Amino acid sequence: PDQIPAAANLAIALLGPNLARQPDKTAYICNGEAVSYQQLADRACRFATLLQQNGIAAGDRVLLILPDSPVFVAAFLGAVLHGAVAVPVSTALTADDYRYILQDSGARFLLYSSAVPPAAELASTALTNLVCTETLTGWLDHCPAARLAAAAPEEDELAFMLYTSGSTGKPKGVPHRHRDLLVAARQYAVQVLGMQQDDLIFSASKLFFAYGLGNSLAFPLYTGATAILYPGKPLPDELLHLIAQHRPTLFFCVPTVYAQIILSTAAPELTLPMRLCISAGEGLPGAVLDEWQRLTGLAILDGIGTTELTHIFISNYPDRIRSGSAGQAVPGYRIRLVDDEGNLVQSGTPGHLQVQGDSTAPCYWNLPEKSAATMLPDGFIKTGDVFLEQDGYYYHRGRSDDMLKVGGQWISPVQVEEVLRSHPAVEDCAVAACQIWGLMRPAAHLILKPGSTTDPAFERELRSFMAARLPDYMVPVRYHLVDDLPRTATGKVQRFKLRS
Ligand code: 3SK
Repeated sequence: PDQIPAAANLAIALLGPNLARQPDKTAYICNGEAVSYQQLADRACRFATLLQQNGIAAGDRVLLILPDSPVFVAAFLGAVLHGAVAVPVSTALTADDYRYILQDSGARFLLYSSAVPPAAELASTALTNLVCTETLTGWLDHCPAARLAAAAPEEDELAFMLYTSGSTGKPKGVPHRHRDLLVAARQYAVQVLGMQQDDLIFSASKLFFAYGLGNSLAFPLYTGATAILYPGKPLPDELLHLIAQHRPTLFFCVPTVYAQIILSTAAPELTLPMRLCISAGEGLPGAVLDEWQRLTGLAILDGIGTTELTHIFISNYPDRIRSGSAGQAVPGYRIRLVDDEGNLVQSGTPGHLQVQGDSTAPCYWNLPEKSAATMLPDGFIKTGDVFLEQDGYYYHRGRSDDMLKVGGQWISPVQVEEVLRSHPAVEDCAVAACQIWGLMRPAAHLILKPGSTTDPAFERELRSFMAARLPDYMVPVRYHLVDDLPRTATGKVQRFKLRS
């Protein structure tokens, strides 16, 4: 398909053409199970009925805390079909994070997996209908198999919302309309990647990220392809095993995972079946691209996207890759680089990246001031990245705020610093990026309380203290003891001076 149906419900736009043309084709492969388009649509319809039976109305938020699986896809599409707003969230959060998101989104229905124990702690939440996936099959069997039908949404009606880390440490809801994923599918998956019906897609990045949601849900369904879903952690051996078993034609992951695969293999060469390998989520170091090419003979297409724009808006193209560059504008997106006063900068001069396109989130959820500061009246969005353009290729030059991106996930230094400060030996601290083989990682700069011991056992103990309180990707990899932290005249820590 090359048209975005005007005012189409997202679930109908993704499922309808496949039901008409190829209902028996496999849509998803997961843990030995093959789910056809017909089965997927049937499950989505039953989930929509379940929501209706539970009194969920159009516009209500439906929270999904699920590993990648056909159930995730059916629940997401079922919620959207019903006219509700699907809110898939990471399976790696704490019970407090889930409570915050539940309250902030105002979700009235929660579907979670018992494979995510902190989600089960929400069981006492009074306002929410709570269903565990283990009981879902039984529930769905009692729901009549409804027809795939939905009212056409209004132009600005929301279909889904994703949470992304904010600079204060609290995640921000980024709501999207029905058309946003369809626009991303047409402009990026079809026009840049040339994705089509015969493709077999495998994304190591999970469905609850904007990147994974496009890769594994919107793009394969939009193009009538098949996708492999893997519920577990994307460890190198498992990924290589799945690739050898299923032979995907397109493989998506983040640079950290490419680097892990390279480091995990002792073989001088790897023969892989993909026609394209794709990277986003964090900058792809030239060394990782070169080593992957040497090992596999395959290039990696690097690109940059954001949750606010739904997916990738700058990308390399298969026949014109430039190492070290995030690539060129994706069709349909307008890119500009501006100085601190908002004036366009000249080619070759770094500037703040602003992007405009038809897949842009209309606002942040419940954050009018942040929305007004980021979503500009002329439709451009401030991304917070600094880029330089040369010959139409864009090169990342850093962030204009203190946020760090590690393995495709945002880290707010404030959140890591709060945990560091709760350690009894830490007087003050600042967290900033350091680079390991060109990949961004958090480093802690610490002022210790007088009399604290600083032998090697101290760093080991501090590391395990952090690891017990934060997800792996947020735990600092380096601990520097300092006498002082660089500050502005008003006392604000200048984290950019600590970056290395
Ligand atoms: O995290 C990213 O950089 C990203 C990449 C592709 C699509 C969406 C996102 C958020």
